[in-house]
Amino acid sequence: MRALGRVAWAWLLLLQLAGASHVVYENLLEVEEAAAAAVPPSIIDPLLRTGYHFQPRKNWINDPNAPLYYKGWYHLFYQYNPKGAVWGNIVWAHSVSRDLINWMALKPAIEPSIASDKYGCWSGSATMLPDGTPTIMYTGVNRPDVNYQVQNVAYPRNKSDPLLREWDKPSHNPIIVPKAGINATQFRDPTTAWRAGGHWRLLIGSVTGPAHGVAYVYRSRDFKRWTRVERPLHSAATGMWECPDFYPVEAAGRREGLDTSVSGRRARKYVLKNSLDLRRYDYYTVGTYDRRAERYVPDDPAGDERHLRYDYGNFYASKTFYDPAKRRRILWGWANESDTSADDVAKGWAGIQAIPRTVWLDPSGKQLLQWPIEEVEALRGKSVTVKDRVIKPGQHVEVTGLQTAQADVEVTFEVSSLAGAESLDPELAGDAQRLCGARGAAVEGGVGPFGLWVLASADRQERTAVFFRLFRPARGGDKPVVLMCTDPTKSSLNPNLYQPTFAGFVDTDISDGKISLRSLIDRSVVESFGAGGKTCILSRVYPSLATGKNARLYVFNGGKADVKVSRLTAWEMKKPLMNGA
Ligand SMILES: *[C@@H]1O[C@H](CO)[C@@H](O)[C@H](O)[C@H]1NC(C)=O
Ligand SMILES: *[C@@H]1O[C@H](CO)[C@@H](O)[C@H](O)[C@H]1NC(C)=O
Ligand SMILES: *[C@H]1O[C@@H](CO)[C@H](O)[C@@H](O)[C@@H]1NC(C)=O
Repeated sequence: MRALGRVAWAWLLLLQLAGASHVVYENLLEVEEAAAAAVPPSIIDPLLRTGYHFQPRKNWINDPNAPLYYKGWYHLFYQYNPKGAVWGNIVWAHSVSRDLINWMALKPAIEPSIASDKYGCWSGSATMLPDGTPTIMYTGVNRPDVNYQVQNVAYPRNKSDPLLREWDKPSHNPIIVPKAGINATQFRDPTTAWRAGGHWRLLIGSVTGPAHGVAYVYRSRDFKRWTRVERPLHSAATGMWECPDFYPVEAAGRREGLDTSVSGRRARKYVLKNSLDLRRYDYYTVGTYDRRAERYVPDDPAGDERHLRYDYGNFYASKTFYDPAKRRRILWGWANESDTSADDVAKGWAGIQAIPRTVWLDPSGKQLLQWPIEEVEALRGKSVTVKDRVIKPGQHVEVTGLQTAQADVEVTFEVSSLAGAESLDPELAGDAQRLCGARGAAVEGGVGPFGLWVLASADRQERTAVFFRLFRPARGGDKPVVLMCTDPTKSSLNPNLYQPTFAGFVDTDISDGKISLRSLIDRSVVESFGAGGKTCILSRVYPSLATGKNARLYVFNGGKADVKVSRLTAWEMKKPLMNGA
């Protein structure tokens, strides 16, 4: 196995260096499954290791850092513990890819080596200088006793090297230190810098008072001396803001991405995202940026409390970057495990990155849309399509003819009438997650629950439900309320798992009765996109029966009204090259 891996690896490298881009490492899956058949099902079953989601060969990973595109290569850095499967000893691991799907691991790019990062090299971002040089700005921990945080910069040693293997830390580090009034233990994660009117600006996440999350603006003319703008770009009473991200978006409905430094008419709207340390989820607002005042104002005055999230499941510390090769903005986010730390140590790895998503502004202008980058479709293999199939109340239908432990499923459902929809409990109307907790996949409804059971065992004892449930318009409204949920409470016979139902509302009027769902299934992760990417939910699950060839896929209808599957296509997904694993 290992020898085969190395040879194939060398081949890929040659092909990539020769410029071939869509090389897919086929059918390792089969070999692996044969080898794994003897292993009893358990949390450390290799059949639960994800196949096409980004991960290193082993050990702990968390935040994606400084994604960038340089001379034909995509780079991803990420927080990594080279010594084990729990958080600690953090360095910046580094991988490169031609297509964001097949990855090659390089040696870590940034490790503790100077006074201002001796005790930690934490998250940060990349900025492209006007001459095309990529720079990295990151948080360093410079005291052993407390996590005292400063910001450092690093430059590539050899700009001719498209793989950017070596990084230098200039002697003027640290470039930003917490001064009067800033809590030095809560001061981190510099954003990509943007330039306008002769100044660079970047944001650093922090907290003031007991619980006011803030994004401080720092400005510089030369990228060396940075001074803080007195008032933060924005703040809200939502606790410490980690990993801020701030970027312009094109007019509503246009998919094209914008460079972070773009200005003028095209950058009418901005997105500010923060990772809320207290809640451990990523929240964003859409708004306007006044660069004279260095202030950002969300369009929705209650936006900071309205809890719009990139993803309503396991998805944190995300970061976007502008891809000049395909003129799009791409979102990376970290998905942690839902097993125990002891399981992680036993299996030797913890954490994956979600499939990179293209993000753009929804035609309503009120939220973003997200969709898996098109490159992921190169992994699609054998497929099965179901058309115009009515699913009666209480019925489920298996999708057969392919393996679905590692699959991509796209389905459009059609409901003929909303007449039988449940009425919404006003107590739960504002809280999708609680609503789904109370009305999970097994609770009969009016219109819905309908959707998919993925990673299901033959007897359906194990199954993860990804579904919609429709409610009558809330008081004063005219649109039905659409709830999207992932319910993993029956996903595994293993009792020691974190299995919350995850849910978000879908802002769609489904006037034609149709709603779509896409799920990327990958052994221990189910990543779902409702209504063309309006609402996304990533969930980690660890079936004990529904692994490998025993994983099944069903469409189900737990409501009282018929639901039609207008069209469903499921594809088997191949395994790309994944960092030599
Ligand atoms: C810089 O990178 C280029 C391209 O990989 C390589 O040919 C060259 O030898 C490198 N220079 C140094 C000084 O390492
Ligand atoms: C800084 O933040 C930490 C963590 O929230 C808190 O324990 C500490 O009291 C704060 N220090 C100051 C000076 O506010
Ligand atoms: C992921 O793991 C679960 C279960 O341990 C925790 O509850 C989450 O807080 C954690 N998420 C993050 C972002 O750390």
